[in-house]
Amino acid sequence: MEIAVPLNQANLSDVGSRIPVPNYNRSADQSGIVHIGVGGFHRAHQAYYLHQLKKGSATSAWGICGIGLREADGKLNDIFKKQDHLYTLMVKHPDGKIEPEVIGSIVDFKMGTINPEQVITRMAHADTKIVSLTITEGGYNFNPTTEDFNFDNPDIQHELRHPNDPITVYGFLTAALKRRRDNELPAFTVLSCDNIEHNGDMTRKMLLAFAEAQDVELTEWIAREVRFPNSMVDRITPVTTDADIETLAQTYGVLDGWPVTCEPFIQWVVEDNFSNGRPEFEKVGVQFVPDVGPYEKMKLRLLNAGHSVLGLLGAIHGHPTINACMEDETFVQFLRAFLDTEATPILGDIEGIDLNEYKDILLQRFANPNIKDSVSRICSESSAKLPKFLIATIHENLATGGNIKFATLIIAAWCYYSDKGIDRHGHPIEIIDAMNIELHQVAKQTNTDPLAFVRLESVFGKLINNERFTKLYAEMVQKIYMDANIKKYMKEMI
Ligand code: CS2
Repeated sequence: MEIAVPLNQANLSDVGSRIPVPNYNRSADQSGIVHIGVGGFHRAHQAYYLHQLKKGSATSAWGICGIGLREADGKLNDIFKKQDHLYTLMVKHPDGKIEPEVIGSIVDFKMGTINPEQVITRMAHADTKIVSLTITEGGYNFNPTTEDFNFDNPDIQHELRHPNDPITVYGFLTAALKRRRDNELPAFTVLSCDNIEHNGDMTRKMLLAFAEAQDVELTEWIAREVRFPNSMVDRITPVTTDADIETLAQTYGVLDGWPVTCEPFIQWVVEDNFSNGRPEFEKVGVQFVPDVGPYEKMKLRLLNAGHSVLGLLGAIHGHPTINACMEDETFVQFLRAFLDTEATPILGDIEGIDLNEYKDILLQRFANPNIKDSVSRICSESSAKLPKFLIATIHENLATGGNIKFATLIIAAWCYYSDKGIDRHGHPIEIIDAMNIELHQVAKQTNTDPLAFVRLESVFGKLINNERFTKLYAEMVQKIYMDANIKKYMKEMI
């Protein structure tokens, strides 16, 4: 293999002799979309869809200006500067085939932590039509149980006092929308692409709560002018490893500081409700529907919950990846039983979807041996994810008399995981969670108070008042604390 070539705009034709590269104009002026939270997922999903669209229609003037609102985004900022915002997407097929392709739809990147004014200016610019978000479930700043805006967050308090020095997405959106209103520019659309049921409605509710604490008239304008389409997004995107960077350099001859890997499957279902125009995403397979609700619920309660089921049980058992869990027949059967008997009954009929087929495909996606999605990624930020993915299902099944035993075992496993931070062999587990300390503190009281963990109302709501749940949970958590051989209990249940 020839010497690997660094990825950047000047080297594109050289890189293009090795792997596919963008064939379209990449001017930084083309940023009708400002995107907050440029993680791997955004780069494998929305940026990929836009790339497909631009490839097919040279006239598409849409482009993405990425925004980083966390210090940690500095790494991407540095790499993007060197690479002219180009990156490689490596699609990994189950048969081992890898399809690398350079994506060019991100044309600019700005750090809100370094220069907030620059970010507000970009968002308030007449050319900006959409501000989209992948800020993770935790980034929406609501109490998971009450779904009220969390005004106690010190960053929120700071930006309410200093509207020109925003920190969170709410401070930036409000400052930019205020400027647009003052300049008589049309409002942009706020498009949430996170795994939250009714993600658009939720973003609207939170933004209005925040704005109201600052400026009532502006809030009325936002409520009237800004559209917040709900959307369901889907593509499994594991954390990039050093091995991925090496494969790209050694096998394909491309030096990329931060390629992104993903599965072949991709889906985006969006409500066609935009304030100021949108790309013709339907040309590249995006589904526009009047009501995303049933699709979102299906995806969160099957795929995301399914991930958490495998992730938490896998972490305790000692399986490092989701596909390793899927090589273990007990895990497969347990997962399917949870999906069929607890998650599916509350979904009802979904137009155009055969749920059995959806689950069959889901299991194949999880089993893709080439993806190697780490259980640590799946378990990260469980305190923000589980209320939406799994605990909501328990609440609904309790209300309708449905099954809860599989989901309850997951909650008991999560307690053990949060308390001990080790797998059943005593190997340490890395726990990444904004509520890590709080979860650990309540979980470690389990020996004296078996229900201590589920008393945490901000995560579990009023589950503690339901005897059917607490009885089952207490039995399960006590068993796991006596012997952490989680597979034994899984087998007993299937
Ligand atoms: C995962 C998601 O950690 C998680 O919550 O379930 O990141 C999942 O891989 C994506 O939602 C797939 O679309």
